[in-house]
Amino acid sequence: MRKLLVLSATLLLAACSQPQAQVSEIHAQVEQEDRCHLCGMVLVRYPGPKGVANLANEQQLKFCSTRDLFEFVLQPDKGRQVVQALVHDMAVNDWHIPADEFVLAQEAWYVYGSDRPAAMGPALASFSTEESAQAFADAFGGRLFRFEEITLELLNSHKNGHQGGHKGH
Ligand code: CU1
Ligand code: ZN
Repeated sequence: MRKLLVLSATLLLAACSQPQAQVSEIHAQVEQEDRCHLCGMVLVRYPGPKGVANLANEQQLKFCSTRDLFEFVLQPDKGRQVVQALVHDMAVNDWHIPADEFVLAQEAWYVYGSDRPAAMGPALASFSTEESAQAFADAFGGRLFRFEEITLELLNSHKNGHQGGHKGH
């Protein structure tokens, strides 16, 4: 039993380890002057969770929204340079002025389709736990997603405020 546990922990580590740099700390800060790497907007002027990407070359990119972080990470040539992606944990941050509490993007729970405001389109709200994500969805609407389930198609299908699906005329 003990052996099995050790083995699975090793496998997990192997799966997560990055060949280039090692970024172990989950730490990032949003500064007053930070602009989105993708669209140039000043982060602190907009509500909702932000994203941070630490690159293999030790550059740190910030994004006005989790949406723009995903737009970056999901491009294969860009995503390959990312050694750590962080998103705000909205269970402990103020929605309108999210501060310094982040969670690993791959481990976060997401709610998409709520009525909360964010930059660049409908909010992709991020949380450290399933419970806090579910509580948010119960209060503001939307569905829960894991990191692997978020695609550019999903984000773009909702961009104009439509809640997906074909209405048909
Ligand atoms: Cu923007
Ligand atoms: Zn942006």
